[in-house]
Amino acid sequence: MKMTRLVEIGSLAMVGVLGACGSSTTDGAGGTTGKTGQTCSTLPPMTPLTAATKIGFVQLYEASGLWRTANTNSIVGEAAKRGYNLVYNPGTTDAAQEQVSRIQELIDAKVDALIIAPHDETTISPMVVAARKACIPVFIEDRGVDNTVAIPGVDYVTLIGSDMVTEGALTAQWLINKTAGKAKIVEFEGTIGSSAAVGRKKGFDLEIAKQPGMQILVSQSADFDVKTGHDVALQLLPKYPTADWIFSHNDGMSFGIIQALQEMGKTSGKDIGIVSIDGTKQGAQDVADGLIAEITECNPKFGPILFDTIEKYSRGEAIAASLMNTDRTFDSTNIASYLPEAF
Ligand code: GYE
Repeated sequence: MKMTRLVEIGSLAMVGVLGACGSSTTDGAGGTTGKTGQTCSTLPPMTPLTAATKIGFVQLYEASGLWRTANTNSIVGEAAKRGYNLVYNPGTTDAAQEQVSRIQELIDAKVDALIIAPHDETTISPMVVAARKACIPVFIEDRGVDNTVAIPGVDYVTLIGSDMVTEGALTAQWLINKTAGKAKIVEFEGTIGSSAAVGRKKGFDLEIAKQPGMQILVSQSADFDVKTGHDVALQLLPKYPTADWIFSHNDGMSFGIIQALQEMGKTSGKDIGIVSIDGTKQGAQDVADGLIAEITECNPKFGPILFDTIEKYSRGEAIAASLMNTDRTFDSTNIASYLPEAF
């Protein structure tokens, strides 16, 4: 396998143009005031959507994310299909603070609604509150926020995503079944503080802890990133020669790990097994080829449900606090049926 496995995705084109940033005024409480100059203390209503409605989309930035690209394409594509004015600036660095600035820009531009995929819970939650104060309804997708800071139904409309804890638990259950409850595991975590990493770890670790014959030897973040996965694997795996399984929180890190194993003269699927989460095309192909033993799906195609939900909200319909996907698991026995729909 060549180094070209490492997936590099360049910046996506900017869709729509940021409206001229009108100078924002602040209320007595220090919040930015909304369209009509008022401050909102709870969820602002929305007028029915038209082609002129400006919907800001603040995707988190990832250099090597197949999942991220599929998620962005689903949202950008659905907005175009429905003729909405999506204001989208993809960003240039994966620093949480940079996402904060992009959210602030759209608050200042007084968009009519915001879609946010939060980098992590701590940094982004206060920005959700800031948007609500500025009377902009927020729809969160993919990763969640800290609900002690930003409350669904008050500070934001809803979270559309996957149940990350369940994904971790499903992955653990597959592994327990496969190994009859005997394994020594190295865990590669996603971005520190992201609900995806926190939830997947929680769900997985809890199930494994119930198995006396299973042990997580070490758990370390590789930031959901291909290259970081590769580098962490090279540094970590030689220290744990008894490990026989790897749990990688996403496909990207799994690709880096597969590459690193090769460089160490080992073969995934033979010397050590990998279980992963996402369900990318490349990941699904790796399952078919025996390089990844199992993948738990995390479907990124939230565009249709997202815009259905925004439309419903703008008509005044009640929206549930969260709308969660049901994800499946795939291994050599059923991967063929999934391959055509992998992203
Ligand atoms: O699994 C990973 C991406 O938040 C669910 O983010 C998402 C995760 C996804 O980097 O590939």
